[in-house]
This record gives sequence, structure tokens and C-alpha cells, in this order.
Amino acid sequence: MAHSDILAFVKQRNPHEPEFLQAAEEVIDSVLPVIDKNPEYRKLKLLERMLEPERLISFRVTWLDDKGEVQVNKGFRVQMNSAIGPYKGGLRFHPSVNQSVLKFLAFEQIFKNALTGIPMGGGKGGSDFDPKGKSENEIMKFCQAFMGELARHIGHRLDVPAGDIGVGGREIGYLFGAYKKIRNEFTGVLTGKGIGWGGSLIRPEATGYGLIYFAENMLQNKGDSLKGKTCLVSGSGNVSQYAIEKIIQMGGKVVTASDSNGFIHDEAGFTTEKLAFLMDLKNNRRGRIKDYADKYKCTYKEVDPKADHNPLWSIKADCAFPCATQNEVNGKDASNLVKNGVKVLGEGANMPTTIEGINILIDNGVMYSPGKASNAGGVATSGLEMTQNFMGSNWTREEVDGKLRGIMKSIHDTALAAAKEYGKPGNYMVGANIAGFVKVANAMKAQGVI
Ligand code: NDP
Ligand code: 2IT
Repeated sequence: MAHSDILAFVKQRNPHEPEFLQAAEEVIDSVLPVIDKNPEYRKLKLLERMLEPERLISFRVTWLDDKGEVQVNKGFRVQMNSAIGPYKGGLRFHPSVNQSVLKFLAFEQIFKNALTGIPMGGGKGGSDFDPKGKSENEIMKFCQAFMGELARHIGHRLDVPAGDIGVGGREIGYLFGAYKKIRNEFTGVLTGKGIGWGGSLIRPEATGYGLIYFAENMLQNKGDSLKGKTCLVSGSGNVSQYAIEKIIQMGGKVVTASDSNGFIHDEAGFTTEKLAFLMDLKNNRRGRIKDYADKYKCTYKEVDPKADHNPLWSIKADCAFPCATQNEVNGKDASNLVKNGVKVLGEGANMPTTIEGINILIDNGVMYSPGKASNAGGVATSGLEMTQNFMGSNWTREEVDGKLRGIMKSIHDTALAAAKEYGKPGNYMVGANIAGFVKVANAMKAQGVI
């Protein structure tokens, strides 16, 4: 099929899935020249096959809240592609979760996982369950009910979930406990486990650290570095917290963080002490980012999600790291970043920039890294956790961090080389899509028409 035909085919089959279509369009655009050069890829319909989940599991989750009332949620696992390894990808608990969101995430995960160099296929899952305002008991009850069904579809050599929005160490603990009880086996079926029961050092830090290693690689490629750079970070969860930590360690200054209500602008910049306050606020007290502004007497602005731009991205800075959620940087935001002279935009979240926004950044010479390249440190370290589980032993912090740095450098170099080969030098988006696609396409080709 021609490019427009593949896109039309996908649109016609998935008419009510805007997020999935957005992720699909970006990849289709990037890999078309590869398909043109390799007629066999076209004949075998490899891209068309990648765009259809191998298996999509949808289930009911029923649980009792603290008042004894019955609650009903949706549960999903999208097993997108297993050509290069067992399905691998996170679980998201957020009221916005639906089939379109999880299919976009599972689709991106195929290419991201291929880029890590570790044999992992692509998957994603989750629920429309909202953890906000729930008691510890309710979180545990929900996780147990969710795993009650999910357990029959996953396994350490079949499908290995992990965390994502709304699923952190606490939830992985409850999910793991439930799996172990149901299946009567102790295996590395989930990653992001606690240290002491199969977890890997550096996994909590890995996505944020990896994002900043990637940004440093992009800057170094231009003879520059993060030292002295003013940085915008959005979100205040797992990815944001460790991105902030690593930027501080590398001599940069972080002046923003946000949550779904608004953002703080701290012109003096984050210090380790302020970051410790944020971590305690978000991870233990489960409070709002506004408390940070109250404590440190800095600016706080509420954000209207329906507004045509987010004022966080209008603050003058050198680098921007969206680490909250999809489509948080639109065309107008991208123009504001360009106007203020931003040099780097590194995606910590998955698909945080709209297609219009990406085009504006790239056309204006901003070094732009797509999430599937620059946030791959999380899943890569999950892969390292799986390897340690299979070996039955653990690496030190330094060993895991060293491997993470090496993987991020390799993804950077691979994306850059593929972009150059296909006549788009410096375009990390095209390079990452092509390099990921070729690896998975070749594996599918070798394994026949299945
Ligand atoms: P967390 O749940 O730890 O944090 C999410 C943050 O984003 C919170 O600050 C949250 O605010 C904010 N947020 C979530 N949804 C929205 C929304 N609809 N509008 C505005 N703000 C929102 O998640 P993570 O840090 O783990 O994940 C953040 C992003 O990084 C996601 O896109 C995820 O897919 C991606 N990612 C995560 C990886 C990981 O290892 N955890 C790996 C690779 C990518 P609030 O507290 O108000 O909800
Ligand atoms: O989007 C992602 O890569 C993740 N949420 C992490 C997945 C994983 O399996 O560690």
C-alpha cells in the first residue's frame, strides 16, 4: 500500500482512536522511505501488521470501596507485538485511560523497546481507575481485583508489565503480591519491584536519568552541555522528579514543575533540599504542587486544560522537558518555546508534543528527541531487572547506572545514524522510528506470515 493508503486503512479501521492514529501517523510518515527501499516489507505488509495488536484484552474490574460500595472499572492489556521478545510495557491507572490511549502507548513501546537493544516486545495496559483520593486499603483492593484477571494473561516469559502514570512502587507491590498468591510462583513477572524482593537498583530513577543523559548526548554532539542551562520540567511524578535530580547533578537549573492543577515557577531554581520536599509531598503526602509555592514563596499558576496554550512553556529557558502526559505541548506552545530561544526539547512523557508542535520545533532547528528514544531508559532498566531476575543475582548501583548511560548513548547514536542514512541528518524522530522499525520488521520477516 502507498503511504496515504496505509494511513487511510488505519483510520478506517480505528475511527474513534485519535491518540492511536496520531502515534501511527508519525511512524508511517517516518518509515515510508524504508518501505520504498525494501519492496519486501511492503509485500509482507509488515507495517500494516505492526498497526494491529496481536491481542487486545479488555476486562471488568469489580471491587469494594471503604464504604462497602461496589465499584466497577475497565481493565485492559494490549499485547501489541512479540517479534523480538515477550510483551513489555507499563500499566497506567488514570481516568483518561481508554483503548485508544493504551494502543498508542503499546504501539510506541514496540519501537522504544527495539531501540534499547534488549529483547522485549511491545505492550501496555491499565485501567480508568482514579487513584486520587483513594485510601491505602482501596488502592490495595483495586490492585488485587485488577490482577485477579490480568494474572491469567501475563508471565515472566510472556508479558511483563511495569509502572506508568498512577502506578509506582506501591502499586507494583500490591500487584506482585496478588500475582504470587494467584499463580503460586515467585518470578520476575513485573518490573519496578522493591529492592529486596527482585527489584533493580536505579529502576525508579531510570526514566528521568536516561532522559537527561540523552539530552546531554544531543548537546555534546553540538559541542555543548547542560551546565548552566535553565530548564523547564513539567509534571512532578516519577519521571519529573529524577529528571530534576539529574539536571541539578549536571549543573543545570530547573525552574518549573507541575501537576494536573497548575505549575510552579521558581526563578531561583530547584535545590536538592527543595526536590526532597517535592518528593515527600508527591510520594508520601500525595499533596498538590501548590504547596511547594506556599513553602518556597514562588509563583504558582493554575492551568486551564482547555486553554489554547500552557503558560509553563512561555517561560524563558534553554531546555524543555515535558514529563507529564500526552499532547501537553501544542503548536502554540512550541512557537512560544522557539520564540524564547529553546535549544533542546527532550520528551520524558510519551507523545507529549502534538504533530504540529514537533514540526515547529524541527523546522526551527530545536534539538527534539521523541519519547520513544529519550524516555527509553525506564524500560531498558526494566529489561536489566528481568535479566537480574533470570540470573538470580543483583548488580550494584554503579553497574546499572553505567549500563543505562551506555544504552542511552547507543540509542542516541543509532537514531542519529539512521536519520543521516535516510537524508534527514539531526532528525531524531525519523531516526528513532526507522531504527526501531527495521529491527522489528526484520524479525517479523524471519518468523513468517503469522
Ligand atoms: P506519575 O503518575 O508518577 O506522574 C504523572 C505526573 O503527570 C503527575 O505530576 C500528574 O499530575 C501529571 N499528569 C498526569 N496526567 C495529567 C494530565 N492529564 N494533565 C496534566 N498533568 C497530568 O507518572 P510518571 O512520571 O511515571 O509518567 C509521566 C509520563 O512519563 C507519562 O507520559 C508516562 O507514560 C511516561 N513514562 C513513564 C515511564 C516510567 O518509567 N514511569 C517510562 C517512560 C515514559 P497529578 O499528580 O495531578 O495527576
Ligand atoms: O512508557 C514506558 O516505557 C514505561 N512506562 C515503562 C515500561 C516498563 O516496562 O518499564
